[in-house]
Order: sequence, then structure tokens, then C-alpha cells
Amino acid sequence: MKRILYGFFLIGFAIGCQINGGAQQKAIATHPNIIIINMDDLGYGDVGAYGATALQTPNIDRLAEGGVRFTNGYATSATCTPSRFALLTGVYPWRNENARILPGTAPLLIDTAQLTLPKILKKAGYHTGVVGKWHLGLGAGNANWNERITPGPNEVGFDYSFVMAATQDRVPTVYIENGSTVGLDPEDPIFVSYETNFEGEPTGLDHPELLKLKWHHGHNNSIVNGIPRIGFMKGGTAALWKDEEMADTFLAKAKAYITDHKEKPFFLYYAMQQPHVPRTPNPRFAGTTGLGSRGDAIAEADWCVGQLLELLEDENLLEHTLIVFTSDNGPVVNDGYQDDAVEKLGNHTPSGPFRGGKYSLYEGGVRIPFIVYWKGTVSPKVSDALVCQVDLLASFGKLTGSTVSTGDSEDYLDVLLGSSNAGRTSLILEASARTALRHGNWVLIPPYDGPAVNKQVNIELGNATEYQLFDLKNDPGQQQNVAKQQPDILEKLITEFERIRGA
Ligand code: NG6
Ligand code: CA
Repeated sequence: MKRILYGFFLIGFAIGCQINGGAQQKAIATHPNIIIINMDDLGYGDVGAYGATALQTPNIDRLAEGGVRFTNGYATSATCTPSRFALLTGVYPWRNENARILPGTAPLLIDTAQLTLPKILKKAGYHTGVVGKWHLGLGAGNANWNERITPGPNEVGFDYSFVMAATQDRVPTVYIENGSTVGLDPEDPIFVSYETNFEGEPTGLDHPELLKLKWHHGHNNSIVNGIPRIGFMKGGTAALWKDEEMADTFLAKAKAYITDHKEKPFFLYYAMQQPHVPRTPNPRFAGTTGLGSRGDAIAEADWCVGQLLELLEDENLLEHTLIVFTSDNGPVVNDGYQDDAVEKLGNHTPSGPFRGGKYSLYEGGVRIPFIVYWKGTVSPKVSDALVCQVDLLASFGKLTGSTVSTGDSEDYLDVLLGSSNAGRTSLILEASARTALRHGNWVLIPPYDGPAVNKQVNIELGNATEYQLFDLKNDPGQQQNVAKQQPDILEKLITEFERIRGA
């Protein structure tokens, strides 16, 4: 009831309408709760609704079957930090040269003066929270993890934050709640460095006998919970996270956030850590899929999604909550640990029909699951409209009554809600600072130096000495470069690419 009254408040004061019988409906229609579930390295082909058969994802499928399932949904980038930067700021990541995979010691990437999605929603009366993977830098650089770490999520629009600083494979391996390390014993301070080890501390390189998970490439610095990480860390024993409990921990925080803020419109950015490495599914899920730890981590994540939906249902919030389900970038099977994901992959194809994966400029890097679910408001359908996470800012701005423009983020609310198919015509794609253009059904990849394949992860990166042009309509797997056969289209796309890139 309070929620509805609050809705009246918003309609009455923020929009200036008369309060009348229709206002209740209107309040919910313009100010639903918003949850963005952003998975980490989940591929297009990892979800049942997107064609996976070797792996079951019944809860994500439930969202897909009851909502708009986009087949042309994109992250802006094939890696995490830039992708998340764009999702939260509505700005293309290649405009910010620091938007690269960040170490745990990096300063906050988002300027505190910058417009962000949570800031827009806050202004519209929302309570805003982030739970999960941050990976957008914290503090002013080389943060002191034993004091309040600022600026961070709470300074760029989130009222509440419970995050890991970077990635599960990077130090510091602790949770940070509203800027403070959770469970820290002041007598046992944390020290972090990405340059040098701390005297006497074992590393994955020197002490393989201490490892429960072996490294394959990189990931041979400090050992935490028997897992070798990227970066060096010492101390903070009581605060260290337990990897196998991470999913439960984030889920509990996400659920508590919802329960605590259900009386008011809320925005929850639930940034799940699966199936990024190290894949540490809870023992309840280990071994359940036959696909090894990567599959088991996805099964665990799917269960978390189910738990969240159950809570929303129990709280009678499902019809008042718009849910976006997506992933920050495409999939990778071997991302640096010997974790059986390669050996047990079988016929499963994490990138679905697409070429490449994480780190790649090919579709596998950036084409990701993208579902919009809003029970009772959004009608189920499959949409082939071109949509991108960079547009969530302007679109949700529109939904909640503000007209916002960052230059890059455009309002596609009608498309996201399934009432229009007129998605983007052009979109710049990024992978490790290289960019490409999707325009209509065409993809243009300019020539880039560098290896064609990253052999460590076994992924084609999209680098070639000549322009590559693909017709996704006839060739979604990007097998035929038609740049030579289609000189007019090639020229048109080069012009469009340079126009947007400002070259
Ligand atoms: C890479 C890591 C990889 C992963 C990635 C970030 C090595 C060799 N590889 O540098 O394991 O952590 O960074 O992934 O260290 S992302 O999803 O956060 O972008
Ligand atoms: Ca990622």
C-alpha cells in the first residue's frame, strides 16, 4: 500500500498530474522497480532459451518465455570493465581510454560528476543499490582497504553497495559494503599490490603444492583459499570471502535489499559473478551438470535467478518490477585456470552460433543474452531488433520521466518493452580498445595488428590485415568476408564508422 501511495506522490508532485483513479496504474507503469541482472562472461549459447541443450537454465528461460527475448542484444564491449562502464553511464567505453580491464587497485573509473543510470533513477524517486561485481575501480587509486574507500559506487548514484572490488580472480578477495571492508579485523590489516609480493607470502608460482585449483595462464600470484589470484595480498584473514559461498552471499544481499526497499520504487543492479573464473560453484551445484565447474556455476546462477523471482512473487512485486537479464561480455572456456571446463565441454557451444568469444570483435564477444521481463506489462515475444546495454540509461530515463542524452545512449524504451521493433541502426562494438561497426545486418571490422587467435584462451580475436565485412543475415557465424564483393557497402560502412568514431 505504501508503495502505491508513493506512486501517487510521484505522479502528483514529479509529473504534476491530478491524483485520480487512473493514477495508481500510471504510477506503476512509469515507476516500476527495476532490476538489472548482469552475469559475468555468460555466452549467448549458455542459456536454454537461446538454444543450449547440454545445459538447463529453467529460471532464466522463464524470464525469456514470459518477456521479450532479444536475439540481437549487445554489450558494448567484449570485456567487463568497459561493458559495465557503458551500461551505467550510457557512454561508449572507447571514449574513455581508461575503460580497460582494471586491476583491483585502480581508481574509480566513473567521474563522480558524470551522469549515471542510478543517478537518473534516484532523481526520479528510486532507492538504488548494487550487489555483486563492481570492477569499475574504487577510491583514488591504491585504496587503503582498512579505511573507508571512497569514491566508489555510493558516490556515482548508488544509495547502497555490497561489492567485490574487481573480479573473483583478482585481489583484494573481500567484500566491500558502502565503502568499508566487511568483517575486517583492525589488528590484521589488508595490504594489496599488483607489483610486488609481500615478504614470506606464498604464491601460486612458487607453491603449487598449496593449490586446490591450478593456474593455466596468469593467476599465479597470491593464494587465497587455495586458489591462486592475480595480484598480491596480505592480511585481512577474517574478511576474506569464501569462494563457494559467493553466490549465496550476493543472493542474500540482493534479497535483503529488495525486502528492505519494497515500499518504494527501487533499482537493483545485481551483478552476478558467474561463470567468470575461478568457477567455484557451491557444493550443492558441483558436479550437477556434467559440464564441469563452468556449467555448474551457470546452474547455480540460474538457481539464484529463480530464488529472486520467487521472492518477488512472494512479496507481490513481480508485476511491479521490470527485470533485465543480460551478460557483460561473451564466453570463454579456459580463462586461466585448469578447471575442467575445456575437458567437459562436450557439444556445448557457449557462443551459440557466433564466432569468437570474450575478448573478440566477432559477434561471440559482444552478442549476449538480453531479456526484458515485466509481468503483466510486457507481452512475451522474440525480438530481432538491435538493442544494446548503452541505451538502458536513456530508455529508463524516459520510463521514469526524464529526458536524458549522453550522445551515445538513446531511448529505445518501446523496443525494450516489445511494442516496437525499430531498434538501433548503428552500434559501435569494442574489444580491448579495438572497435567495429554493426550497421543494419552488416558488420565492419577494420584491419588491426595483433594475433588472429589468442592461443591461451583459444579465441579468435577478429584481427586481420584487411577490412572484414560480414552479412549477418546470411552469415551469422561470420565465415565469409565479403568486403571485396561488396565495395559500395564497405565504403558506406567505413564512412558511418568514422562518423561515429569521430575519426
Ligand atoms: C584477464 C585475465 C582473465 C580475466 C580477465 C577479466 C589473465 C591471464 N587473464 O586479464 O582471467 O580475469 O582479465 O575478465 O590474467 S573480465 O570479465 O572481468 O573482463
Ligand atoms: Ca566479464
